Amino acid sequence: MTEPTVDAPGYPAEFAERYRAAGWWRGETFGQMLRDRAAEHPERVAIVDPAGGGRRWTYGELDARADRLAAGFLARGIGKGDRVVVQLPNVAEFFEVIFALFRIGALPVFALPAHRETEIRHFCSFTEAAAYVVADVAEGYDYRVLADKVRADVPGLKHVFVVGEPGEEHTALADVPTEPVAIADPPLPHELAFLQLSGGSTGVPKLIPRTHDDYIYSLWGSNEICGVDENSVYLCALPAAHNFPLSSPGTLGALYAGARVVLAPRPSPDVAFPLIEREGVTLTGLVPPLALVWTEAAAAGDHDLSSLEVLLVGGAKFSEEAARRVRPALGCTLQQVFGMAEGLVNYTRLDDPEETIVTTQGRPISPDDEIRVVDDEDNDLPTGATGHLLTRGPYTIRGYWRAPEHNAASFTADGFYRTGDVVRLTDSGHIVVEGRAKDQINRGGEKVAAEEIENHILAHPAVHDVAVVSMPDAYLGERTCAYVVLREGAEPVKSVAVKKFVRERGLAAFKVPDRVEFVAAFPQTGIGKVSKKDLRAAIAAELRATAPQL
Ligand code: OOB
Repeated sequence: MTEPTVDAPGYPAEFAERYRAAGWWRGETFGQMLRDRAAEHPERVAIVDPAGGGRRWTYGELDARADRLAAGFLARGIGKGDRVVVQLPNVAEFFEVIFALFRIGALPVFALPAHRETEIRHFCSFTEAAAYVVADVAEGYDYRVLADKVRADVPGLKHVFVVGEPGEEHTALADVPTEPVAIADPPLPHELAFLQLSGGSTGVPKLIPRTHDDYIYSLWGSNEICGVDENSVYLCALPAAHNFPLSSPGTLGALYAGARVVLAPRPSPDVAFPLIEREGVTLTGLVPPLALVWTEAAAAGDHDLSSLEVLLVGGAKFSEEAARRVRPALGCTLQQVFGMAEGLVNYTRLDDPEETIVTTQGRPISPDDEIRVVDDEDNDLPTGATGHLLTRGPYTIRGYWRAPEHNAASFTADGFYRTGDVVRLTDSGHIVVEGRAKDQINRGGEKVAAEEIENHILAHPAVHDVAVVSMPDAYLGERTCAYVVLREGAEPVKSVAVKKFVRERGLAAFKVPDRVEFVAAFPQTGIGKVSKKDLRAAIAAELRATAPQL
C-alpha cells in the first residue's frame, strides 16, 4: 500500500502494483539487504577506508556494526520515522550510520560536507531532526563548531554525534553502539528510507523522499547496465552522500552486488590514482571537470590504471570533445550518466557505438520509465524536437517532502516530474541534454539555485535588486554571476564585499558568486520581467571580449 502520507505523495496503488508485478520492486529493505550479503559472504571486504588508517570492514563487520549502532540509537530515543541529518566525509562510518538508521526506519537526511550553518540549520529545523551526525574535523574545517551554532538555533535537535573527538555538548559516535536488540517495528519496503536533497531552483533546497523499494530498484537496475557484480571494485571519489556516487551504481549499488567499495578522501588524481592501482578499482563516477583533470593526469602515466573498466561521468553536461578523450587516455569505457536525485537516471550502454557514447546522455534504466518531451504548454513534441523533459516511473518521486505548493508546480496532475531540463530524443531513444529551463546554475555538477543566492544578496543593505545567472566557463562548464542594482544614494560597494557578505551568511562555498557586476537597471522581457536570457548573453559577450587572445 502506498497511499499518500501526510509528508509526501506516494505512488498511486495502481502504479505500485504494476511496478511490483513487473519485478522492479522486490520487497527488499536496506537493512535486510546488508543482512543477506553478510550471510552470503561475511568475510568479503565491503569497505576500504584509506583516510581512516586503511581500515577494511568485511560485510560481516559492517552488518554487526550497523546492528550495534542501531541498538544504540534506539536506546537514545531515536526511532522509526525520525530524521537524522548526516554530514560526513568519505569515511567508513558513513555506511555504519546510514545502515543503522535504515535498520530502525529512521531517515538519514543527506547533507554534503560543503554545507554550512544556513543550509544545516534549515535541514535540521525543517525536518525537525532528532540528531545530527558530523565528523570532528575534515579538510581543515571543524564541524563541531558548526554543530554548536546550529544547535543554538534549533532547540529540538537533541543529539549531536561526532565521528572522532566530540565537543563538550556532543556524543562520540563510538560511544553509542550497544548490544544488538530485536527491532520491534522495522521499516517496510514501500516506506521511506531517507531524504535526499534537491539541486533545486527555489529559495531553500527541497527534500526528496525515497523508499526502499524504489531506490533499491535503481541500484540493481544500474548494476545490470554498468556491469557491476561481486568482483567489482567501486571507487567513491565524489562526496558519498550525493545521489550519483550513492546509487549510480555507486556505493550502495556495489554493496547490493556484494562488491567492494573504496573511499577516496578526495577525488584528485594524486589521491585517486594510487588507490585505483593498489585496490584494483574497476569503476568510478566523476563530474565533468574532474573527468577532464583525470584524462590529463593519466597522460603522465605514473600509475597503472589498467584495472579501470568503466568511468561514469555525469552531474553536468560532458562535452563531446572531452568525452572523446576518455577511452584513449584512461583505457576504459565511458558511460555518460544523466540523473537526478528525484529519480530518473539515464546511462549510455557499455555496448553502445562509440558515437552514441560520446554524443548522448544515455537512456533510462527502466522500460517503465515514461519520458515525455513537451513544449511550454505541455504538448508532446515529435521525436527529435527539443523541449522540456517530463518523467514518471518506478523510482521517480511523486512529490517533495512537506512541500505541497512546490509539488503543484513541479509535477503534472498525473504525476510526471518536471525535470527543468531541455532535451531531445534520438531515434535510438537516447537523450541529448540541450539546456535547462530551471533557474539554476550547474557549476560542474554542483547545483546553485539562483533564487537562493538572490535572497541572500538582497539582504545586503546597499542592494536594491539582484539577478543571478550562469556564465560560461571552460573548466566548470558554468560559473555564477550576480548582477546587482544598488539602492539610490547607497555608498558604492565592491564586488568582493558582496561575495564576502554571502560567504559570511554561512553558505556552502560553491554558492558564493564567482563574479558580481553592478548595473543601473536590468534588461526586461516584453512583459516587464527581468530578462535573464539577456543578462546571460551580456556576461558571455563580456567574457569573450576580455578573454586573452590565443
Ligand atoms: C545528479 O543529480 P542532481 O539531483 O544533483 O542534479 C540533477 C540535474 C539534472 O536535472 C540536470 O539538470 C543535471 O543535474 N544533470 C546533467 C547530467 N547529469 C545531471 N545535465 C547534463 N548532462 C548530464 N549528464 O546530478 C545526478 C544524479 C544521479 C546520477 C548522476 C547525476
